[in-house]
Amino acid sequence: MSYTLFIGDRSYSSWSMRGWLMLEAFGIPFISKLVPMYSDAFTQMQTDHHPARTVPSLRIDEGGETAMVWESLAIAETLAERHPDAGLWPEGMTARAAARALSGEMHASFHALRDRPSMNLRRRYDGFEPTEAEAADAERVQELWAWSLDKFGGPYLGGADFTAVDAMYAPVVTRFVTYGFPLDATARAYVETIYAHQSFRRWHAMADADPRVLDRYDLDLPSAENTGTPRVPPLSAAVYEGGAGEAINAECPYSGKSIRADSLAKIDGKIVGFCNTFCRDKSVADAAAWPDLMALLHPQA
Ligand SMILES: N[C@@H](CCC(=O)N[C@@H](CS)C(=O)NCC(=O)O)C(=O)O
Repeated sequence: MSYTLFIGDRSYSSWSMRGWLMLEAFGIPFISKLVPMYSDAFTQMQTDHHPARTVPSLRIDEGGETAMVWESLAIAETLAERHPDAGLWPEGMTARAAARALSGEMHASFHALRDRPSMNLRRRYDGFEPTEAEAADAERVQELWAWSLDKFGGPYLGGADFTAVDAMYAPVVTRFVTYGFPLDATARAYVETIYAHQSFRRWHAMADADPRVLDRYDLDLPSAENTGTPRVPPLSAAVYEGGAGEAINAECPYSGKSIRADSLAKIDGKIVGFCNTFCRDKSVADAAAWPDLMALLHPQA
């Protein structure tokens, strides 16, 4: 049995982030296939997997059969049914019902918030003025968060653990940061909780490592300078120009393949090699998000 998740550009595809978190944050093995949005490859994917036409789409290959699941909520329910012990939904009837209701509302509503202030992990704006409809959506989201966090005790929406409802709202968390929406203390704490989550950090690090910029998602506003970020401060890390022999490792900590001289980084004072520049750059972006890299850097820990 195997899962293949088709995703769009990580900085911009909010639904892809949701689908990816629904697997990665629950320890379900899968491979992801990046299909750049607005590309011929995307059109080809839509043709190949008709009638699925959006990302995320999950292909399940099992016993000679292939199933395609598109629509993020369908992906959540399919995975919850197939992996009842993975914790896709919270424990307890009340929390499970609420998590499904909040997820459904996310899936069906907030059209203003989902339109102009689209997900853009590359930007942080100064001077964004929400429309009345955008502000009303943001208020409703915060009302839902406050209610859930209070009722189930936080720090996640369903209680103590990250569940699919948090995956559904994670892109909204980033929108609040990108556009500087006013947040009350409860919402701010929840934003920080999501930004500290290891799977979210890995997604963000991979978004940082992808150089493709989609201008269509940029607003003509200045970037916010001197504003604190909810991201966990990264370890000191930079691309390193040198010889592969200087690295502390011969094999990539992720793939086990031989390291390449063009894929070196100095991280936390040590020179580390990777099998390609993407592995290098996602590590430089947020080294502590990657357990295999941390085990290499600090074998005794
Ligand atoms: N309701 C869908 C929305 C998915 C969606 O709209 N994905 C966008 C990318 S974020 C997409 O694939 N757009 C391409 C298209 O609509 O042709 C879900 O829950 O997964």
